[in-house]
Amino acid sequence: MSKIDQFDAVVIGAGISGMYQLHRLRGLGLSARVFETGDGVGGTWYWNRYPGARFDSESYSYGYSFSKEILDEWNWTEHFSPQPENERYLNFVADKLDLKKDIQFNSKVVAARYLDEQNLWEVELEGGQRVRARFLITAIGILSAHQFPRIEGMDSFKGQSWHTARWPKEPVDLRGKRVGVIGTGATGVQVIQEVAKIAGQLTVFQLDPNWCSPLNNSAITEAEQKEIHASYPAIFETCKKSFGGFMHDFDQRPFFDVPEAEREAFFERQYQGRGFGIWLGNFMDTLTDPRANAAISAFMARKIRARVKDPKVAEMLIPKDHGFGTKRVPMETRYYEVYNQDNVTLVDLNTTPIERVTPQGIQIGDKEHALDYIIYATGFDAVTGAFKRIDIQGKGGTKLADKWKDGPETYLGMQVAGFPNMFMLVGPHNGATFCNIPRCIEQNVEWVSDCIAHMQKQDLQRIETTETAEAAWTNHVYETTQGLLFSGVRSWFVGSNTPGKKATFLVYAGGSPAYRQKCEEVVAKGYEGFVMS
Ligand code: NA7
Repeated sequence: MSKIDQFDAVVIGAGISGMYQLHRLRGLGLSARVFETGDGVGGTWYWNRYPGARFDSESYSYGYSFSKEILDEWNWTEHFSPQPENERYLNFVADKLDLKKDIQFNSKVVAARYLDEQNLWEVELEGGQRVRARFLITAIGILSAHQFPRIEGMDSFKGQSWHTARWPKEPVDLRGKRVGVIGTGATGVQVIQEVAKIAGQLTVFQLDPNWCSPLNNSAITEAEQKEIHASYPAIFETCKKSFGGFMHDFDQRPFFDVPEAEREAFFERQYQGRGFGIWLGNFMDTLTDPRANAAISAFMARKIRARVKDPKVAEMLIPKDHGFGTKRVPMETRYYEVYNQDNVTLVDLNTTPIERVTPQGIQIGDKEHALDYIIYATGFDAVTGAFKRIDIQGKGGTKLADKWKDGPETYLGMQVAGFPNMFMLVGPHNGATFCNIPRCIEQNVEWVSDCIAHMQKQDLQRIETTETAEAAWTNHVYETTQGLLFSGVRSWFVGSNTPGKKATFLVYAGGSPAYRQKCEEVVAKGYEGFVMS
């Protein structure tokens, strides 16, 4: 048998969480190896290089906060930074911390099996390479398992087609071309508003519209740059206290206690403001009280009607199946105005479904939409999808996929009973799943690192959560969804966007301060809910 390398820890994924985890493991003096499918760091910001990809979080609230040196040396150029800059930033961090020497790129993990007797994880890569480690840490993201729609004839298309999450690195020239985009979620909206500027003809194939809101992006001026650098501690403190780890937080006043004129002015201010304010800085009960939700939805519908010239098209763009904010709100820059352009056509798939993809384009009823390119902006098998793609087996060969067939069961979204020494960063039901993600990633990584440090100090080799703790946490997660309007809406939050997947709540909706507090309490009570030996 060829020699199997052994490490203290294996991390799967070199995105924002995997990179920081590697840094912290090294700080503990542990040997660690990161395996990454791509040939560069960045995760989401490595893969999603489609035209128009950018942050919807304020750039300065999104970068790592743990290193003053990194904060001091990096200048964001826009309030909401685009993908190329984000990828450059993550490379800058990786180089600064000299991370790449412990990352094996072009290395896809296909299996991870817990070896009961040795108390080790054996990790297998595509191609057969195997390594072993005491700790297995998954840093595989919640929106990384991209999914294509199931449409007959997709392989027969003679032009080029891509999923947005696998956009090629080589430049793609869409100028003057006939382009079709399928999907109008956060990704579709970003890509449509960009491609509409250059395509000869853009056809948007829309299933259900989303409520989109202005990003209000701009370049960061020199004065703003100084102000941002001086305000970092305050920015991160604001994020830490807010429900979702953002610079925006809900207004707790009951909607109907506020005079109507003031409510309207409030909506308008949020609409004109930057980023997620209209969603996550709105009256909290717009997400729980159907009447308050109807008011903000009506406001948003008025905006769409005012911006789209053709009233029929405007109606097609107004969601009828869900209220504002009950699904992820796509952020836009002149998105609705795109539909006033002569080179853009909107096709409603609810009235006229796609029949098939043909060698020349997309067939709908008796009309064939001739296309040079098809862009699939059709989303992800969210949160659990990335786990499904790896054959993860715990104690006694129990498969994680079997354990989770009716929905994920975890403790704190960080561990699973029966899978000792496996930690999940931003796992299902983790507080980081409904969060300005790097803010909560830092919390996750620091919690896991402190836990491992504790084990080192106590000379402990094994940690496993109990089934009782796991069941209690899973129940608590479902309890937090009670009364939330988005629990009944079809979206990736509940997995109902993936055909064949049982719809259960996949994210944690109790808010990041409550999650952080719970994690701290667990430690204060001697790692309550875990058994260490
Ligand atoms: P989303 O939000 O899941 O959006 C996917 C879009 O693709 C959405 O408009 C879907 O319509 C559409 N879709 C999915 N399947 C089909 C088929 N078969 N035919 C036509 N249209 C289809 O993914 P995104 O990538 O936009 O965003 C994911 C997250 O990434 C986002 O929330 C951000 O946090 C970052 P539907 O909604 O099902 O009617």
